[in-house]
Amino acid sequence: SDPVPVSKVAAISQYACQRRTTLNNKNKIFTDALEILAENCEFNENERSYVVFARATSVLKSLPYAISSMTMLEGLPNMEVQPRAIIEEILEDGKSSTVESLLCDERYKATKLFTSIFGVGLKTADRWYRLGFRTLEEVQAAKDLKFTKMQKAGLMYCEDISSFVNKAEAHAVGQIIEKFVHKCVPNATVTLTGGFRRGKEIGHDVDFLITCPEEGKEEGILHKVHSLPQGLLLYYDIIESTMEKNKIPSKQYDVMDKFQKCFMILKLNNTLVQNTEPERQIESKDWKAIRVDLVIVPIQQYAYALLGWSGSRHFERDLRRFSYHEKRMNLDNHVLYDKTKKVFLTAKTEEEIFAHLGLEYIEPWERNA
Ligand code: DCP
Ligand code: MG
Repeated sequence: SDPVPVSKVAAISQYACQRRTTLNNKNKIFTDALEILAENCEFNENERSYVVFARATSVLKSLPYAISSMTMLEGLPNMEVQPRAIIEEILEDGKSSTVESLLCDERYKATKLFTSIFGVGLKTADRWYRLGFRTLEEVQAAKDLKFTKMQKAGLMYCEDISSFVNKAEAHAVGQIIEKFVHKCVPNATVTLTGGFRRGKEIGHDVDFLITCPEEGKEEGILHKVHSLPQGLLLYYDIIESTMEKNKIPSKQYDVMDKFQKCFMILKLNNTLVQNTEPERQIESKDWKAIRVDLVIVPIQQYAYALLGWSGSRHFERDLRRFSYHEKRMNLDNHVLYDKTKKVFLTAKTEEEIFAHLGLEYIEPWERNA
C-alpha cells in the first residue's frame, strides 16, 4: 500500500522558502518533464504558464516520497490543471507526449541551443531563429551577422562551457580567485555561492562573492583582474555598481542586483584539478574554459547578497513573494524593507534574514527548490 503522504500529516506550504528541498529528488521523472515545459514558457515569454510549471515542479522536488498515483496529489499546493495533465500522462505511459514532441520542436531546440551560448539571450536567439539558423555551425558561418565581444567569446569556448563545471574544477577555480583577491586585499573573503553552495555536483558556472571587513576596500579589486597570471583570463567584462543608497526594493521578483561584478571565462589547467581522469588529459587539450562570476559586495549587504546568490532561482523567487505577500516586506539582494514600520532591516547573517521574515532557517543544501 502507498505510504501516507506527508501532505496528510502536515500541510505543505505553497512557498518554496517554507519547504526543505534537498538534491534527493524522488520525483525526477515528473520534474524533468515539467522543467522542460517551464523552460519553453520562458522561451515564449509566457510568464503565467512558466510560474504554474515551476511551482508544481518545486513542490514535487520537496516531497520525501515518489508520486505513484493521481490521488497522491490531493492536498498538495500548486498542482494546477496543466502540470497535473503532464503527471497523469507520465503515470500512465512512463513519458509525456507533450514533452516528447516539444523536444523535437525546431524552435524549442534552436532556442535552447542558442541561449546556451554565453552572451546570447532570448532576443538574439529569436533573431537567429527567424533568420533561418538552426545550428551553431550555421550561425558561425553566417556572413553578415554581428556578434558582441561576449558572444564571440561564448562561441569560441562553447564546447567547454556547455560541458558543465564539476566540483573539483570549481574548487580549483576557487583557489585561483582566492590567491588573486588576497594579493589585492589580504583580509578579503571569497565565498563560493550558486549551485555549488547548495551541494550540486555540477554547474554551468562558478559564482563567488567577495567582501572585505572594512567597507570600501573591496572597491578596487576587480580592476586588477588583468593581473591574474598570464593567459588565465580568456574573457572578462566588468559591470560597474549602480547602487543607490536607501533604495526601497521593487516588488519585481527577477531583478538583477546592483553590485559591481565581473563575468569572466578562465582557462583552467587540468593539472590544477584533482582527480581529473588521465584519459581526458591525453585525449585533447590540457585545459578547459570555465565561466566564472565574481560579485563585489560591501560588508553591510553581504548577508543579503549571499542569500540572493545562493539560489535556487525558484527559492529566491518564493522568498521575495513570501516577503511581499505575507509580511509586507520587500526583499532583494541588498536589503529588506519593512513597509509597515517603514524601516530597513539590517542583517549580518542569513539566519537573521530568515528570522526577520518569521521563517524557519533553511540550510543552503535545502534550497534546491
Ligand atoms: N540568481 C537569481 N536571479 C537571477 C540570476 C541568478 O536569483 N536572475 C541567483 C540564484 C542563483 C544564483 O544567483 O542560484 C546563481 O546564478 P546561476 O545562474 O549561476 O545559478 P546556479 O548557480 O544556481 O545554477 P548553475 O549550476 O546552472 O550555475
Ligand atoms: Mg552558478
